[in-house]
Amino acid sequence: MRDFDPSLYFITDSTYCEEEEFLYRVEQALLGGATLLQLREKNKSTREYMDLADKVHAITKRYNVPLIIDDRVDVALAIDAEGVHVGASDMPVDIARRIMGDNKIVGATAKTVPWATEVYEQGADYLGVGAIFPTTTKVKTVLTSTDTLREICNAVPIPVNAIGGLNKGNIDVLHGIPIAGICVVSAIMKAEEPRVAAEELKIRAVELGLISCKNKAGERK
Ligand code: TZP
Ligand code: MG
Repeated sequence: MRDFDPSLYFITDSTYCEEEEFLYRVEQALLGGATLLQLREKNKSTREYMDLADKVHAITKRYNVPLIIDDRVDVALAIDAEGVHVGASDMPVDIARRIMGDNKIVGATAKTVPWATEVYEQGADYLGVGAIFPTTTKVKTVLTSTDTLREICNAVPIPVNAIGGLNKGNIDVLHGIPIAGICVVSAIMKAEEPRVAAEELKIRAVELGLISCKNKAGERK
């Protein structure tokens, strides 16, 4: 696995805007301090997913931020992305790991301690846990309590990120939980100024002690 910093993990949603605006927002999020970026597409053909991934990758490379492709190991490999994120209905983590190899990042979704342990053992490099709050982003999910989030953080020795409805006004609920970072879609994607939104989220997360300015994977707090 290559080194990565999960502290401010921005997950995209291209359904909000035209491509030019979308790519602009991606770049603004990186300028605002996003440390990891996931391209999350649910309705694109393979070719469309690859084309957009290539364009996003050209941007993320300029900022030295790893690009993670949601769901699709084939797309991740085809464009030489830095990693893939798989959920329970996607390719199993152990198979994704085998195909991606040890030099790529494989992330997984977990909502329970047994599942978190299972995907860790299968080779996941990080976990996304949630939804912590109800979300307006199109996703099939259920709420995960902050108690479960804490238990998962304590159960696995890999970075665990909180996700779901998070914004600068509510991340205080995560205070004291040993997460590695936060994942957001709307808080940045839908913001009037994505760069400012990313900056403010990061400042708030640092203030709350959720992340440090330098928070590399593997250096668990
Ligand atoms: N998985 C659980 S909640 C979620 C995903 C992909 C969406 C999070 O989006 P938002 O807009 O940050 O609530
Ligand atoms: Mg998925």
